[in-house]
Amino acid sequence: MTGFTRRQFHQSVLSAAAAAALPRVAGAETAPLLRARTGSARLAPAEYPETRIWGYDGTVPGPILRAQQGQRISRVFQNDLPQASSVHWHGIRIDNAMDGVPGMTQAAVEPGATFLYDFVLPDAGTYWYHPHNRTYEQMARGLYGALIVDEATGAPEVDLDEVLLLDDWRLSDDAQIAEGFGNMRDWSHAGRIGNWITVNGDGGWSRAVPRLARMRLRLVNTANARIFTLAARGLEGWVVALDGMPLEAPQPLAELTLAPAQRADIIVDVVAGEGEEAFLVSFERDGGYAIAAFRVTHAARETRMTAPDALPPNPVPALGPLESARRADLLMEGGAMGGMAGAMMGGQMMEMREMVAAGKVWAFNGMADMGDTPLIEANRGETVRIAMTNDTRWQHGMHLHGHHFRQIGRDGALGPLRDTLLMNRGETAEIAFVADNPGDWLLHCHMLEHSAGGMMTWLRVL
Ligand SMILES: [Cu+2]
Repeated sequence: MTGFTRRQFHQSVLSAAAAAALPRVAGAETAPLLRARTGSARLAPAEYPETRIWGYDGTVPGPILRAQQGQRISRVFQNDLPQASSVHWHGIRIDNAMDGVPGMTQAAVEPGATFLYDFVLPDAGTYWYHPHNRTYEQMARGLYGALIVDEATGAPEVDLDEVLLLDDWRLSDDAQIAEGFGNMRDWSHAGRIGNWITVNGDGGWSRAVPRLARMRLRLVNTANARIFTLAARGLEGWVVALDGMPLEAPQPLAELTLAPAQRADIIVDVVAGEGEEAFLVSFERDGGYAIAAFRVTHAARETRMTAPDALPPNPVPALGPLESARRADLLMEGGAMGGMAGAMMGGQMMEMREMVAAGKVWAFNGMADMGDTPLIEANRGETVRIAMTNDTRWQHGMHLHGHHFRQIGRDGALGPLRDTLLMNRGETAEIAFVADNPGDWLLHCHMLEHSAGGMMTWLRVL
C-alpha cells in the first residue's frame, strides 16, 4: 500500500492496543443507532414531488425517543450526511459532555463518523433533539425529533398523547428546500421565515378523535425562526407545562405563543360535535389558519372529565436568595435598523460593514460570537441572575443550555421554569437559576440565523 509507512503501522497497532485497554461504556455496543442521513418526505400536497430532506433515520420528524424519568437514553449517533454534525438534547439538564456543542463539549462528528450519546433523564416532560453544527441549515433541512420523558409516577389521565412538532419550511416552486442559507437579509432580520408550515412533517396533519376525549398535546416549535401564535377551536383545556417543566397549576388555554425551540404541553377535551372538526389554529399577519385538524367521531364519554391536576414537579432546585445572587448583564445589539456601529470580533474591533462581510451582524455585550471568557463563572449551586436587554428591532428567543431558569418579574414575582425566553424589541428581562450543573454552557438566541450571526455567549459552572 503506497504511503503506508512502518511508523504509521506501529502507531495503529499501538492505538488499537490502547483502545482495547480502555474501559468500555456500558451499553456502547448495544445502543441503537440514530442515523442522520438524506431522505425524502411528502411535505407538500400530492401534486408536488416529494421533498429531499435531511432527517434522523431519514425521516421528518426523526423517531420519537421515549423513556421514563430517571432512565438513561443511549444512542450511537452516526453521521451519514455530507457535513459534520452533532446532537443537542434540547432542554435536558444533561451531563455537559453529552450536550452536543461542537468545539465546546465535543468535536463535531465528521461525515461517516459516530458518537455515543448516553445520559440520564432527570426530568419528565417534552424535549427534543437537533444538531448544533450549521444548525441554521441542518434544522431547515429537517433534522429534528422529539424526546419524550414520561413521568415516573403521577402521569395525567388522558385518552390520547400526541407529539406535534411544528415546522416552517422555505420551499421552492418544485417543493424542494430553498438554498440561500447564508443570506444576510435573513440573518439581519427575523431569520429564515418559510412559506410552508407542517405538523409532524405533514402540511395537512389530521386525525380522528372521539368527542369528549381528553388529549395531551405536546407542542414543539422546531422552526428556524418563526414564532407561532396558536389557539384551539373545538378543544378546551389547560396549559400544564412549558419547555418540559410542569406549571404549578394548570392555566386555562387561550392564545399560546411559541418561540423557536419552546414547547407547551396542553391537556384538552374535544368539545366540538360529532361529525365536526376541531383545530389548532396558527395566527399570521394575514389571518389565521388550521395547522392541525381533529375529525370528531362518536363520544368517548357522556360528560367532560374533571379538570386535571398539576403534573408532578421535576427536581429542579429552588432559587437561593436573589439579593446575594451572582449577577451579569447581557446587552443584545445589532441587526437591521439596529444602529450598531461595530463590535469586537476575534479580539478585534470591527465596523458594522466589516462584520457583515464576515457574516456577523449581532453582538452580545459588544462582541460578536463567543469570547474566550464566559459571561459569568459561577460556583456549583450558586444562584445566578442575568439581566438581558434587547436593544434591537427584532424579537429573540434566548436559550440557556443545561439549566432551566425563571424570569424575575418587575414586581419580583417569579415566572415558570423555562429553557427558552422570547424577548420583544426593546424589552429587558431578568432571569435567575441555580447553577447546579457543572460545565460550559451556551446562552444564545434560538433564531438560528441570529445565533450564527453572532448572538452567542457562554457560562461556566465550576
Ligand atoms: Cu434572535
